[in-house]
Amino acid sequence: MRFYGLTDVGKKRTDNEDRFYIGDAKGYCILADGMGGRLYGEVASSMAVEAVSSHLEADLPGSLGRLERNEQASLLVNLLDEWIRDANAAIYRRGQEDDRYQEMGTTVVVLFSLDRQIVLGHVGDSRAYRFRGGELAQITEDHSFVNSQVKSGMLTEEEAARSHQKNIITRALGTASKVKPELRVHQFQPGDVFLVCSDGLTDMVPDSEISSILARGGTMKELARALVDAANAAGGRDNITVILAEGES
Ligand SMILES: [Mn+2]
Repeated sequence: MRFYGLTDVGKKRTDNEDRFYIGDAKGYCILADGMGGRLYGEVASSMAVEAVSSHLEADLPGSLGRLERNEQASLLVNLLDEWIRDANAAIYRRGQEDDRYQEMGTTVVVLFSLDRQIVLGHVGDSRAYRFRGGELAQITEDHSFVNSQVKSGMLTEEEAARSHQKNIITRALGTASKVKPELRVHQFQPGDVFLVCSDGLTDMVPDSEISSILARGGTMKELARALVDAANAAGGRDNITVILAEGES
């Protein structure tokens, strides 16, 4: 699988607290959207990306390629779960040790591709989508207050999209001593395009527009640029990060 990532500070902020990393050789990407005010958000997001990527680079078992596909997937689910929990513990500890960092936290999305499977781990309201046959599907569930209200029937999707409480997240890395990451396995089909992004894209650009941009086609670089441009054209209220992934894994 090939990846292309692009991040942009947006139109309103002076700092970019989003971080991403692409591990081309191993076939994965990580995105983190930090929070906690001036500069501290980027400490949390950098720590999340570094903690998870250093495990992926150093600790993937060499025997992975010899396992059956379902065994590969379940091993990866367990490892990513553990590594995201490790990252949480490290960020939380830093916050406890240093008062300046007390309020910091971050989202995280990890997408690992292996043998026509995608293993996805996430915490928070950064998202992953699959674009298949012209249809865009969100494949992560936001850990956000408004999404919990949608699920319990208290808000419609439209009300949620307009809510002023949209940015309250219910799960983050670094804000509590323990976290429960969400892990999913998806089958990859030829032609699939995956999008991993921060809320700086999805708060500004509705899914229907993301879908029509992807439907235009082009290189991943062109598509990433077009998505970032659309978020900025809509106001660019937050940092915007997009990672596209396509091709056989
Ligand atoms: Mn954000």
